[in-house]
Amino acid sequence: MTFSISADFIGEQNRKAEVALAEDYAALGRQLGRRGIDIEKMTARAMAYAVAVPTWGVGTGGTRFARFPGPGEPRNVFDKIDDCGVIHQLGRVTPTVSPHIPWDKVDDLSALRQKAASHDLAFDAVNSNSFQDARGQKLSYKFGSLTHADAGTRAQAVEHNLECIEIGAKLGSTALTVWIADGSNFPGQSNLNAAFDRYMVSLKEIYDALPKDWSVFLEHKLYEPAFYSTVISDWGSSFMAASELGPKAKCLVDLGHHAPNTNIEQIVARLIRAQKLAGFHFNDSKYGDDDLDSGSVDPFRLFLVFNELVDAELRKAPGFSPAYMIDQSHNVTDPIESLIQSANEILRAYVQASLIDRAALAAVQAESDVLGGHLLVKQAFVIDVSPILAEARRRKSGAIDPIATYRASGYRRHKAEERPDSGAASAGIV
Ligand code: PSV
Ligand code: MN
Repeated sequence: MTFSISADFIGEQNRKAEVALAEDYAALGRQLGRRGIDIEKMTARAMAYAVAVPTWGVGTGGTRFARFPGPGEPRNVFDKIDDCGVIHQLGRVTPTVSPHIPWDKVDDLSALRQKAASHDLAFDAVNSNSFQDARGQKLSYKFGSLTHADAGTRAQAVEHNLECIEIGAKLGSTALTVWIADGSNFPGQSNLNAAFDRYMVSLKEIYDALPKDWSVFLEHKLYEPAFYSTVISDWGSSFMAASELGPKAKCLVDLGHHAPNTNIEQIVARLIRAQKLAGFHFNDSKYGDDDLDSGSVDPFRLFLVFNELVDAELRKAPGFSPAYMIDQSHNVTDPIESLIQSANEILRAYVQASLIDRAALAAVQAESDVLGGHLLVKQAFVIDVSPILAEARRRKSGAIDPIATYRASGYRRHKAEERPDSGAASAGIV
């Protein structure tokens, strides 16, 4: 028997926090009521929101210098699903898991699907991986994959993506996320347009193999591991590719994959307008693709992204149905705690953005009331919606204070005993 957190334990912990939560919730309800906002509607929205967690996020991450593994790390995808189960059990906002192939490749996919279902989890977009060489792989991706100058290597990378679709279909996914590390480190190393052309040919093959109800999400990234040029460097390249491919291809926005100070919310707005917003890889950053915890460095930016998303949702923008996912590297924290906290910060941004009075905002914008518009947005950002988030969790049988409950449960200590350190050193971002 492996350790799991019981519903009774969560109930016990919640009892200690229930009275204070009821008081805070009532006070916030009165505060919002004075602004004409029904707190119950906001709580219902919070309860309906969901964001996927990545399987790779529950292992300790690292940098290219080192990785410092934590105790009780998941040893395989089944352990990873257990950890994702705890994140959802306590936080109640992450009912889906996004797998990465081949990291999560197993022979028995129905056992994997059942394992997920035992935690009330389903599978979200499948991520292909042609940015490193899998064990036993015939041709290397050192100089590229889907855009490699060699046709055989491109064919192998296409084949891998087709296998990901097959695996995903068995897991119940309906989307494939493609991120390639292809690019160049030296001017002159690669013909910038020829590489893009090869990408289009490869992607067309993948696109044509998508099942009827599937989509392909194209993830752009400005730099790293290629440092002079990347083939799908920005939303422009991604949009060009998605447009040429057709309606099943959309652009995925990883918040860390832009130049510093880029106005990401404006990119989001444009992609919504073009009906090409696939969804997100949420994380936070200070300098580059830092893969820090969502909302930890710049919660205002996250909120402004959600301002665009909620605007699109409420006005029922055509073709708007983004896939929300977290993509972070937890190098110095317990990944379970980081993912609980991050999902909560994403939910916070969603609820805060939902507080904005859209009709009033449109009215002041029409009058060119500059500060009036800013205040309507800013006031929503500064309201502490924590009681709504906690109450939403409580009503869904989650933990009022999920990180405190997780710590009190001793889950990590138990896993450290159940999952002895294999001694296998590994390095890298994930
Ligand atoms: C690349 O930096 C990325 O954001 C892609 O989504 C990968 O699949 C993921 O990180 C994991 O390495
Ligand atoms: Mn990503």
